[in-house]
Amino acid sequence: MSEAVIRATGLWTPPHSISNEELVAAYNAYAERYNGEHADDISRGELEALTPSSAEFIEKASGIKSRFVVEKDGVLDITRMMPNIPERSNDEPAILAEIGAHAARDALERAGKTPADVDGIIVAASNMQRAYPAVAIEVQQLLGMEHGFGFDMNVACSSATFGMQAAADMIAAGNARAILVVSPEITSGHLNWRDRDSHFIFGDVATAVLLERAELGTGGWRIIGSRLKTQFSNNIRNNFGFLNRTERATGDNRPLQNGSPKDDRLFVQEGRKVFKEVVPMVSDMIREHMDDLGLEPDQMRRVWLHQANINMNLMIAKKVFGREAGGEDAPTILDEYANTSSAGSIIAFHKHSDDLKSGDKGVICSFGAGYSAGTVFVEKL
Ligand code: CO8
Repeated sequence: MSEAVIRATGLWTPPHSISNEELVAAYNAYAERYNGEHADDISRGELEALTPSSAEFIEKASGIKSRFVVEKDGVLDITRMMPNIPERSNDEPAILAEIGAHAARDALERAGKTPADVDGIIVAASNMQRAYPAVAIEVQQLLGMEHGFGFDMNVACSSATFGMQAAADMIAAGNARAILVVSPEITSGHLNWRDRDSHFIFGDVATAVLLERAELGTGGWRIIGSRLKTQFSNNIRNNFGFLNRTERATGDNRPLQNGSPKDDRLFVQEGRKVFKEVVPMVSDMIREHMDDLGLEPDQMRRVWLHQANINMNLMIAKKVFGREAGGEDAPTILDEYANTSSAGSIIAFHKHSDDLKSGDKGVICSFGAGYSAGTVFVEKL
């Protein structure tokens, strides 16, 4: 069996950013228009009036100050409220594959490797742009690889850690020399910007993690242990899918997504329940995995947690370290990037790991819809 190491990570950040203030101004203008247009239904009690959003609430409840998006004007246009991403022909690169390839090239460059050194691409993300062909196969083509394989997988916010374990197992079994786990997240396409409870949560990004057989290079991070967990929950859902059109009665031509503030063919969640249930689930999972690896809290240098909510992360970090923990112990990128689904813990690792020294240990940890959670314990080489 060969050992797999994380050789390098890559990041692609979209060119546009939306501040809480800009987002709230657009939402509140939309809510005012909606309430005016539906004034009669609202006064009859048939519809609920929309309440204004608030930038102060968003920062206090989540730690988010802004988010990056692939396209900004469409999101802030109150007659549209979704990004404007024009359709491309089949001969042009799909946008998800394109941004994934940017992050993949960044990881390869940082590792001093080329696509010829890689045998597999796993695109691990929370929403694929299409059913098939797999986005990963297109990334493989964009990188100019004429060998190897690619496939897509979706475990929502935990996609990257699940992808890393799959890649490490395939490398250990001798089925690939190196694998890129690529997480392109265009969450702005499946976030309901008309839903006050969630319109502030997500942002777009792409990350990549290059895993390689240990003896094929130097530097990076040894994987001390990885573990995956799932437990069914209805508290985070997106019911969009290929059977949607078959659910309609004959003659019912309503659009598949209605874009109403609670459209469940876009992201919906019971945020408070998620918070309460996921914090203990993830804290216990990390502590149990530490025990099994013989790691004491004072041997842990850093945790790179899924980036959903700063208050969740402070609570999980406190349980892991057995003391108040934050800042350097559990770096956040939420303020700038918001929740980027599967990419969040990888961005935190990418931006906040260069200062660690050989022998330092930590854990990359994801959690989200499913529920799903993954822990990847690493030691700097
Ligand atoms: N502005 C002002 N006030 C607001 C707003 C707003 N925008 N939203 C809610 N409020 C109000 C509510 O009305 C409520 O008022 P009242 O007390 O009068 O009823 C009050 O604020 C408190 O509301 P909540 O209890 O809902 O607020 P919380 O403190 O719980 O904060 C959070 C809400 C931030 C959503 C929090 O619950 C949270 O972060 N929960 C965890 C979420 C999480 O981790 N989710 C994981 C999802 S990621 C995933 O796996 C999905 C992957 C797919 C990606 C999808 C991309 C689109």
